[in-house]
Amino acid sequence: MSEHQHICMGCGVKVQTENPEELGYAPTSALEKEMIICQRCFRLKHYNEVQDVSLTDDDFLKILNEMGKSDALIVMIVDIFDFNGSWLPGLHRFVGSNKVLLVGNKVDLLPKSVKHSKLIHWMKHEAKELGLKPEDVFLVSAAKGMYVRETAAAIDEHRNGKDVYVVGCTNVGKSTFINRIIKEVTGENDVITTSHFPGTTLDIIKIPLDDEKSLIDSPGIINHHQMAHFVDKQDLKIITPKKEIKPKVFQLNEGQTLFFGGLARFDYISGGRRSFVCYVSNELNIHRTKMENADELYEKHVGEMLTPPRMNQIESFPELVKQEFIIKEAKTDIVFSGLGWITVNEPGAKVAAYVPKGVQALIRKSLI
Ligand SMILES: Nc1nc2c(ncn2[C@@H]2O[C@H](COP(=O)(O)OP(=O)(O)OP(=O)(O)O)[C@@H](O)[C@H]2O)c(=O)[nH]1
Ligand SMILES: [Mg+2]
Repeated sequence: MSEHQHICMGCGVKVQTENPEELGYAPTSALEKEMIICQRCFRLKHYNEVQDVSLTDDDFLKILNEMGKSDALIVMIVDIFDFNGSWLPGLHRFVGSNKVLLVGNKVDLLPKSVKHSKLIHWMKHEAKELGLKPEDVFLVSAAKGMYVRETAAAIDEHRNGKDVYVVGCTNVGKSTFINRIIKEVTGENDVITTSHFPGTTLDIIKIPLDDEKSLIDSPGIINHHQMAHFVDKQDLKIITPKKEIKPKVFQLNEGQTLFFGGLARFDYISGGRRSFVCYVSNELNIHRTKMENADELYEKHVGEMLTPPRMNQIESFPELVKQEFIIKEAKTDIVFSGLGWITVNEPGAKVAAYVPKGVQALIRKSLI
């Protein structure tokens, strides 16, 4: 090993050249490159294969504490498709007197008809309910590069010559967002490693700004209740939308059930014939049945017709837990955290949402 500690540009890990089985390994030849990346990042970039590494909650605490102690601008990113599931509930405790900007990413997934000004208003309202008072709120698509330039300009203005910490839950697109900014400035593509696997970035990565300060990428905080942790790695592609979601409308009678693969279930208990609009990944199979047959159908077909989960996961897959809701207000979403939501337009319906034990189901004012 050389005297100088190299850091992987892709994920922030400390590079070592001794043990290929351990974290941060890179062959000695990699150290001669201008941009050093570790073997894990190399495999992720070229083969889309991930080597599992789990940071502990202590690792995150250390980073958040450091952020709290520094004089910096904090940019919190949420996944607009999984707003509640990707929220960092305790963030305000670490903010100190630093300013916060809130960025909703992946706006490309929402139907084009959605008014951005309304959505920003909605985000401000939700943020306040959740105890955070951001200086400003933005909507972007880091992947498509939509509104990144405008947001970067606002960040530059708000940072007032300070460092910028980009924080958020795992998989919200922090690294993709920073890559976009780097591309805008230097023209370089995909400098930091990104992937659809949660837990890609392993330590903070400092991107130098033009005034000796840094734009800092950070490892995403793991929300243990995120749906992604209950789904096989290969099935993450099914539940994570990649394109604009096509809302699916179901006319349901009382006593009908919808299954979302085998991951979630929706019962329409009472309220007369009405329509329900489902916003989930286009790839996820929705199966309609009668409520009275639903338990049996699930028993029999989970893992095959109702998939994900996969057959070989059934043993360890948590049971679906039921929660009932009475829809009291027009335009309400029933949210299956990490999977999507169902919009009910008129009040007066009684419904039940089922999600794997540990995952959150909730109702909220409609996002769309
Ligand atoms: N549709 C869509 N997908 C996005 C967008 N931004 C990021 N993604 C995808 O979201 C996944 C996660 O992106 P990353 O940038 O690795 O997320 P991260 O927040 O850095 O994740 P960690 O490093 O694990 O904390 C990848 O599959 C990205 O392609 C976006 O604007 N739209
Ligand atoms: Mg990252």
